[in-house]
Amino acid sequence: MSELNNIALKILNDGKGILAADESTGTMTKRLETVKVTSTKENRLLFRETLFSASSMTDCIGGVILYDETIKQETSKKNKIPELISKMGSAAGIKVDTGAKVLAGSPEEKITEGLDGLRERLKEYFKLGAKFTKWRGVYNISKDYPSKLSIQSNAHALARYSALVQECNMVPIVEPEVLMEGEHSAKECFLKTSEVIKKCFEELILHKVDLKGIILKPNMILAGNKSKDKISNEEVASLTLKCLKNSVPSEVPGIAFLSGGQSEIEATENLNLINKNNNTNFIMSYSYGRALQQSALQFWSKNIHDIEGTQKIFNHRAKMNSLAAKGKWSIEIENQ
Ligand code: 5MM
Repeated sequence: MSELNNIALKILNDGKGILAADESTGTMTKRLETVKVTSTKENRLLFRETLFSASSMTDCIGGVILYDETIKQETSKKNKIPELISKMGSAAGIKVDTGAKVLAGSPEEKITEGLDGLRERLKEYFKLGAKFTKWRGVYNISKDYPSKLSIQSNAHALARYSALVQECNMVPIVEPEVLMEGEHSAKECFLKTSEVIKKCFEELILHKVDLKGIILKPNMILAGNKSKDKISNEEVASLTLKCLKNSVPSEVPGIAFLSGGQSEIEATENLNLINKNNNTNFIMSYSYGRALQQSALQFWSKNIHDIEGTQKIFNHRAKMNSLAAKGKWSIEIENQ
């Protein structure tokens, strides 16, 4: 088994998943402002350190995606953040894209940037203790979108990024996110997501990326948030499984979903149903940002020094998602 495959499996095995704590300063500031906490470097660190030292890090969180600011910060006990994460039994990862910018030629769409100088930045992150990385391409759905141009250019960037990351002995998380915003039906989401993922793998193969050493981070198949089309959680699970079965090569060891604006419970319930009905060989787990942090952040904002209270809420969410990653979650356990 290759070293990269080992890392990917270690992150996702036994009901473990990923905590996406890689909000850029702009996004984190928005999140903190929503709960009326000032977005200082110290406050961002305090919240994140509280999560990273919670007990569920050992059993439920196989990896944490960090932002550049965080991977270079020190904890209150003067440990480097990647050291704390590894001491808790988890792996540190790093977001290496520099954000989604307007796509020239199709200004209503986005292209993710960050390839220039990436090889050098990767070496630095590896030295800081990163075992894996993340790059997110974003696509919006409407009558004309995502365009061929956006599907092709984001796939190309994801593949060039992945090849560079593997060259540096880290596991690339490949995140093509088809957004939930819009009036589209679940069927449209299914068709567009399938097209996007297939193109990503075409490019990954062209760039000679070892598919056994990546983790795919896709969206689930959902109807748009302004759609008249309402589908059940069972249908979300079956469409998501059908899409991934048809578009992901069997070598890929694991899939870790993003939550994409679903509520915490919805994201857990859908993951649980996906695993209950999993007719693929892929590990199906989570790489949630909002769906792992929302309640903990709300609680923490009332008293930013209540570490134990905040960790209790985070541990519960992590435990629920870990059960869902094994298809063993239920609403009764959720409410116990
Ligand atoms: C944590 O948020 C990440 C994006 O941050 P920026 O927009 O500031 O770069 C994002 O990529 C995240 O990792 C995924 O979208 C998953 O997060 P959700 O909240 O959708 O589960």
